[in-house]
Amino acid sequence: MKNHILICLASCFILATSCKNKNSETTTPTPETITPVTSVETDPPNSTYQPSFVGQTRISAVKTTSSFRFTILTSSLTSPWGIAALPDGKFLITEKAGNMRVVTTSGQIGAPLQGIPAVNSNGQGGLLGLCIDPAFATSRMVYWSFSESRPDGNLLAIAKGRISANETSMENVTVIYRATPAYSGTNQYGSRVIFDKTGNLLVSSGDRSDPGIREQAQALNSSIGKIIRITTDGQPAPGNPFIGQPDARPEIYSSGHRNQHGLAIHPVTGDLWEGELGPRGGDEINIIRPGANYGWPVITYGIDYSGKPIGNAVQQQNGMEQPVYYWDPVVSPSGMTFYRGNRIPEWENNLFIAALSGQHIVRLVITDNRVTGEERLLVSEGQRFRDIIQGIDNALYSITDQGRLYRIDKE
Ligand SMILES: [Ca+2]
Repeated sequence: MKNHILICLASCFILATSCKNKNSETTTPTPETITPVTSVETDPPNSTYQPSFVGQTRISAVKTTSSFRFTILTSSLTSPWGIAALPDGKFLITEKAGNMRVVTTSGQIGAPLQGIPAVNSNGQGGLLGLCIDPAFATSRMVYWSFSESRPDGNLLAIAKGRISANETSMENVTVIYRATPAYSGTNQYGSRVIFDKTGNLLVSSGDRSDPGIREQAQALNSSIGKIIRITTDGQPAPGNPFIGQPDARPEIYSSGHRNQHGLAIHPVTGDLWEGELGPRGGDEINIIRPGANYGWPVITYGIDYSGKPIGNAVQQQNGMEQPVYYWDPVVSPSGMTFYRGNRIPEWENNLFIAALSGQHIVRLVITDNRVTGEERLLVSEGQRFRDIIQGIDNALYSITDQGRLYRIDKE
């Protein structure tokens, strides 16, 4: 009922605004004031919260005009979580239960690589994100995130290894980083790992979900709910914002995060963009600045799954960053990538996001660090999209919880 009233109020306001403009002798109504903005989202929001700026949510829908097609390369993966493109065109794919496999462009799935350390795949844990070394062609090094059982609980860990020449095993595997403290729960570890342009690793470390631990997203002496920036040996990366600050961990790059499944570097600006699963109605896209606080669980556009507000039901606070974009209701943004291919020119520098509960691929058009259009792709497939990358052939590749690998390219 509350939502209906709100919609009515909004309509009355638009009507009043356009009437006022029509009656004015000096103002001609602009299309924006008389045409309701059509968003891809048509369901009512979960909260009554208002955005901080126009276009922060429910931006106008856009539609790809170029012909494109998608093909299913395989449907036989088992809960794939992360995908990386190898220089020879093949893919390296993690599966939640703990396997890493090489998959060919024709969809042939290799046996699990030997030598991957055990994961705790309970809850949302498992073998998670991965990336390859920028110098992979010579180094053959791979980096990945996973949930690890420790004597004092479970934690997010980052490992590295060298894939053998015959691609059957991971050699010299080392755990280079552990996001402490460990915790007994098994939810919301994050986690992706990508290279930045300085050759260091950016890691998303989730808030571990439960009240009592998630508050540590605000604590600079904890790795919970942070983006971490480390060298390939797991040490704090040079230039990190909290180096030398007492009671702050030098590996922290940004704070106040919930469950960040998406990390991608903007191809033009070089900025780090991040996607984060929120509570009910609080999924976010953020531009990450070193040392900044992204607010969780103090500020959020979502409400708790119980229906209660989070904290003091605050959406904006000084010293805390606003998301560039948010979704209410949620789409559950997981892996994401910027399209840098030229095969579909209108997609260039757009952000593509694998959506889990949304069961589609999000396309966001971005202008001057603001989202200016949204599209939902592959809606009819009914898949929980988990990760998306660009292959070396400039097509997009996406994996789904149901076990599919899609190739998306121009017609
Ligand atoms: Ca936030």
